[in-house]
Amino acid sequence: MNSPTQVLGACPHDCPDTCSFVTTVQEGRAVKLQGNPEHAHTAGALCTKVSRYIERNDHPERLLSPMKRVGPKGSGRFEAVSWDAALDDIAARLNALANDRPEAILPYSYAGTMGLVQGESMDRRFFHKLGASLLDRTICSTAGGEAMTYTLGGKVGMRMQFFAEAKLILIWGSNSIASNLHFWRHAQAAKRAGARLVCIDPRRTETADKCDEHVALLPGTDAALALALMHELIVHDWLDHDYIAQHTLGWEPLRARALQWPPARAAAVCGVPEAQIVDLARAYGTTRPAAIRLNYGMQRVHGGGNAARAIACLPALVGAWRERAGGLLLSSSGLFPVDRAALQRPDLLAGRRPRTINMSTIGDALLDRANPVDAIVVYNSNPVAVAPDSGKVVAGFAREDLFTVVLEQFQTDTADYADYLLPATTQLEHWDIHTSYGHTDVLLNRPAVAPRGEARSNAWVFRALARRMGFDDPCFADDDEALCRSAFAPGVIDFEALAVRGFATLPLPDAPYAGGAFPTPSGRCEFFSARLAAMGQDGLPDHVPNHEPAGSSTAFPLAMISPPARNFLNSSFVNVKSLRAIEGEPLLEIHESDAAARGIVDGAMVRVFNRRGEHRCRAEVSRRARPGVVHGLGIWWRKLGVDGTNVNQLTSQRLTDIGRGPTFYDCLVEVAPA
Ligand SMILES: Nc1nc2c(c(=O)[nH]1)N[C@H]1C(S)=C(S)[C@@H](COP(=O)(O)OP(=O)(O)OC[C@H]3O[C@@H](n4cnc5c(=O)[nH]c(N)nc54)[C@H](O)[C@@H]3O)O[C@H]1N2
Ligand SMILES: Nc1nc2c(c(=O)[nH]1)N[C@H]1C(S)=C(S)[C@@H](COP(=O)(O)OP(=O)(O)OC[C@H]3O[C@@H](n4cnc5c(=O)[nH]c(N)nc54)[C@H](O)[C@@H]3O)O[C@H]1N2
Ligand SMILES: [Mo]
Repeated sequence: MNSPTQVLGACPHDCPDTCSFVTTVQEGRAVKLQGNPEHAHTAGALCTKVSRYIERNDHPERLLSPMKRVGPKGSGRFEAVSWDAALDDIAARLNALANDRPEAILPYSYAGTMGLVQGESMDRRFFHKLGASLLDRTICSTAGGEAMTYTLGGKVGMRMQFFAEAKLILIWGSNSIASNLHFWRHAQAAKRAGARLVCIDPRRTETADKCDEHVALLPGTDAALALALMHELIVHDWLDHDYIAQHTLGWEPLRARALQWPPARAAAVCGVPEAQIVDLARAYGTTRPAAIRLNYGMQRVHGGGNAARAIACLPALVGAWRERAGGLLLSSSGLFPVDRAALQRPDLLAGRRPRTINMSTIGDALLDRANPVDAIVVYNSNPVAVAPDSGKVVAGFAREDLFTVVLEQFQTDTADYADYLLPATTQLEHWDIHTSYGHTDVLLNRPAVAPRGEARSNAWVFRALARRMGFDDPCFADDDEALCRSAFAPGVIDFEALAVRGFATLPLPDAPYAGGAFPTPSGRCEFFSARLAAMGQDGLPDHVPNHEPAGSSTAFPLAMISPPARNFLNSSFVNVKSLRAIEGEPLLEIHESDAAARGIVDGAMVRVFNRRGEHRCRAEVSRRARPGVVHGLGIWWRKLGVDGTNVNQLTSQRLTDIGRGPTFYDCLVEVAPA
């Protein structure tokens, strides 16, 4: 037996932690996968999900060969075909459409892997050259992300590790224990050193359980809370006047706006006690350093963009940015100088300006007969399960005249609708390079084992298609390792050092905005955004009520949010048996008063419904739910649900105020015993 080797890799999943991992390989098989102890952020520890990554890689249901549909659309019946046969036919079909109307072709991808190579390189080159429709990738973060851009100048903020030194941490719209475990370590260190932790979340999450305080506000009311905090900072003069004068824009109008939000008004909107708001404001106004961990959970509502902007104004008001343990972090991704032009080659559009389709309204887009999508190529995403208003998404994918190609590791709900289903490699089998949206290190992922069966990397597939389409630009010959090397311009990171250690830390200041210098047009924290005003939007942050505000409908009196289940990663891992066993089955958490009023007992099967659809699952009468709000934990595969649906049967395709994002948590329902 050969002695085992160790290969450095990176967790590919859509999570702010972006862990560095070490795979032990014996006789060509991965036998052990561990967090890299050398990488400070990973600190040798992986989450439960990813510690099962070998189980995912070696899963008996991995797709191992290209397949062609044999049954009716959506039946999930396929026969194996050769790569040559599959690629020849796909290229011929795409070519025929491209000759006439390339916009009829739509790529659909998200962050199934966050890797720059398998996620946004050869694929983009291919579709740019083709002139296909562009995809607006809004499904997760654009409301909050654009809000940060209008306020702070980008997806930038505090360095994650310095939360450990804060004395007050607001964990706002984040179930960190479930979704950002390596941040939680820092929060715990701060707590041990005497910090106060406050969780702001409608749901009493496992994170809320472990904080000193929980503000259980109604979904979509965060801007009202933030404005009331400002009101208190102003009337008690807990302000850093010098920081405001030197490093902010629009203070006078923001002041006037905030003074319209006394705590009593916000308390009524948020559904929390006035005293809790007053107390939180005092803590925020008088504790240094104060840090805010904002996460995307609070921006999946109509006013998500404005709410993120309102919250992003707070640190400048109290001068929290002056210290490295003060400020705010939503995402660190904007701190990485990725050379996207080199990776994605938008110049291959050669002056053409194809239409852009919003991925969050894919249901409507596929059903639009006026300017139709005739072919869709799905990779790194499972839209049939994760996109809102599934009834329409399913109807769209069920179109017999829609040519559908899906690149996948598993036969997901979306894969069932494929005409061609192509087997994809996993992170143990391909090259990639990663940034992070939590920490500020670049990670390299080397293949540890050979691909199983005939699985191929996404980049390989798009290279092979490009060849068949006759695309002969030299960039279509770059192999996966060369693509890794082109992700950063020369001099930004030392690739050879990265290759040896598996990670490289960006050189960044500890407290980037201690002296202002925000990457906004004015160089200041923009309370007032001239860019938003120029688009006809409110230049100041305000409370924008939900499309479907709690209490506004007698037919559908309950607000439903559908946050992630701890042991799944969106819809990934739902098919890993050991993890599914922990989650059990699709659940709806409901408060005992709402359950009693409907004759629902703990463990009963219920119908959850609204005008968009109905979803059956088991009710859990739970102290995690507050009155008036129910939680459908996501994101189950539809085919594993009781009636072949999941929570997205109920969510709507309406969009956020800023960033054209989805409003998964802005959704009224009624619940009844099934
Ligand atoms: N285990 C696990 N980890 C994950 C994911 C996963 O699915 N599972 N998803 C990954 C992804 S895709 C992302 S984008 C990131 C971030 O992932 P997020 O989806 O932001 O995940 P959470 O941290 O669970 O944050 C959601 C929290 O926001 C709360 N929330 C819902 N509505 C509101 C509201 O109106 N206001 C406030 N204040 N809170 C609200 C929910 O109750 C929930 O606790 O995490 C990633 N990490
Ligand atoms: N109701 C509700 N809906 C939500 C959310 C919610 O909180 N509530 N969260 C939303 C959020 S934040 C997000 S980010 C989206 C996420 O939605 P998606 O980006 O669709 O994420 P996943 O469901 O994890 O699906 C990713 C797929 O990519 C596949 N994959 C992984 N690696 C590779 C690879 O290398 N090659 C190929 N070809 N495939 C690969 C995986 O097998 C998996 O099936 O869902 C959104 N939907
Ligand atoms: Mo996400």
